Amino acid sequence: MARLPVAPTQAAVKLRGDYASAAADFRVDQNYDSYTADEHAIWRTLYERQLTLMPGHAAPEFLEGLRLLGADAHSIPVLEEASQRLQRLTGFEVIGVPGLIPEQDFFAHLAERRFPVTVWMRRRDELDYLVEPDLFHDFFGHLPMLAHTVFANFIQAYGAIGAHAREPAALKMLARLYWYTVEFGLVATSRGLRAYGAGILSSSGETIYATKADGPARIAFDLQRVLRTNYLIDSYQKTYFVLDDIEQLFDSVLAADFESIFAQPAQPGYAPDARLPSDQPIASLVAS
Ligand code: HBI
Ligand code: FE
Repeated sequence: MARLPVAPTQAAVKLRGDYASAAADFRVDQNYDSYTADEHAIWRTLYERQLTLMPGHAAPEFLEGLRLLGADAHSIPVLEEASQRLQRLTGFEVIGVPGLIPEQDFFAHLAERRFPVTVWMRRRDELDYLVEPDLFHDFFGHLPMLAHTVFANFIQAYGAIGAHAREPAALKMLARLYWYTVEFGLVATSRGLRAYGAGILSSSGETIYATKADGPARIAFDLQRVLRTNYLIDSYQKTYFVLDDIEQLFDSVLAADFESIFAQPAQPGYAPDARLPSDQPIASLVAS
């Protein structure tokens, strides 16, 4: 088996999933009947809490995707059902995985329009924070945006770029791009700032913090800036990047020449809280 990634945390933790029963491409069965009543109850608690926060904080594309997915608070969703719905909408397939998988396997799935979803649920003492992605983060956070064609196309394009990247410096830039968009991205709307990133929208605390708090900087999305910006893994972000619209994500990546970006000598990264003269603060559009 390929070397597994490490959990995104400063602490040394062992990945929780059952990797021994995974296929060569890391797929596992959801094994739906093995969820306990308490795990369904944890899903319900998280789902209800996030659902009430979504209006006023989540991007309209996310809200629409959530509706189209047909999941609900009642019980843990069946991955195969969501997969069939997404395939009809944008051609994305949902597959079960034991948790984080090696970058190259992750990129390969995205490039083939498959999104890996962790099959296990967090524990009750982890409702607010856990270091590894679980089913709630992957499903609630990521799948709604994959019902949006342009976003789905971006994820596939991202996977295809990653599938050709091998150099540590290139992989680092791609990880930053994923982090500041797919996980922690904001978008400007006529009604104010909204989140589309899964790391934000699967967390009740960061949903409010990212869109409303006074602390963090919110600056206009700039691909080159994002590719150079280091990020924080164990706390809320110091900087969020704001898209004009979801199309900008796909357009900027499509227009970029990643081969030459990756071929350039590695430039030093910016600190997570760096403020550059060229940054364009997005201040006039705080969420209402
Ligand atoms: N595996 N299951 C899973 N989910 C992720 O989000 C993920 C991963 N492996 C690698 C990875 N993310 C990161 O390298 C991203 O930066 C691509
Ligand atoms: Fe994620």
